[in-house]
Amino acid sequence: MTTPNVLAIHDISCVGKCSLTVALPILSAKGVECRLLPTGLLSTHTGGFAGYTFLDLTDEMRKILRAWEPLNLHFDGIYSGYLGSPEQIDLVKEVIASHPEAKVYVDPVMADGGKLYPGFDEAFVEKMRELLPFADVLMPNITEACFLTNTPYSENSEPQALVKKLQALGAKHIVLTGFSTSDNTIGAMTSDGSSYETERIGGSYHGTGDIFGSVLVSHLAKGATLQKATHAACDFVVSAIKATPKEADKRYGVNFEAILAEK
Ligand code: PXL
Repeated sequence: MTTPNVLAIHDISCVGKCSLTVALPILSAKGVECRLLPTGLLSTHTGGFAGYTFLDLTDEMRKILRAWEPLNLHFDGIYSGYLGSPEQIDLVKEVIASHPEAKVYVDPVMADGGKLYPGFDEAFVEKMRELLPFADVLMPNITEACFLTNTPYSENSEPQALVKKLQALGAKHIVLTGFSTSDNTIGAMTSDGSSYETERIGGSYHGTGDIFGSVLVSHLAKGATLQKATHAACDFVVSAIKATPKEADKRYGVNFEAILAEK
């Protein structure tokens, strides 16, 4: 059996379990080779830590891409996540253009809970919109979907309308996370008209969006349908949260390793 490969374009947050530190182990454990194009190097992620460091790797990304040119690499998938600058969005577009063979998975990481993450602004949102026509699968949370579609944020923002607007902006398929029809459930809605909800466990753990995306991409890369991949990603996240002590500091993420190690 051949192993599919995916190029993951995210940051390395050294502590805090998100982006590449979850994409790499999850894709590998699921039988998908994970190749890396790191966008930045941070001491921790930016969600709740004071004084974090951030090294912008835009120049290094350019050098890495140039060094790859003679190798004629083939990517089965390109999975973009946390990008450190509007310029990096142009670089992602370049990588996509030079790899027409790759399926393109875009997580427009920039916001949650109605607010942009530190360092992002409206200009970045506008630039991120440019990636949508390249996306085979776009996986925003509700906040990101609202920013991308210029819709005022509300947790109850009409999900079907958001999905339609995102498709009108050019994304082929959508998996909208944070979708919920009741106070004790949460899940995702897909553009193929299906939705899936699991138990909602109180509190907001960092990095679950990246874990969701990584599980989703690994299943899609292996040929699963959008619906099956979405169910697997929702189930994985809820299991990882359940494996995390309730009193744990939520900035440090969830115990996804325990779920990956289950065989
Ligand atoms: O989980 C998304 C994410 C990824 N990378 C960095 C972040 C965040 C969210 O805050 O700060 C650096």
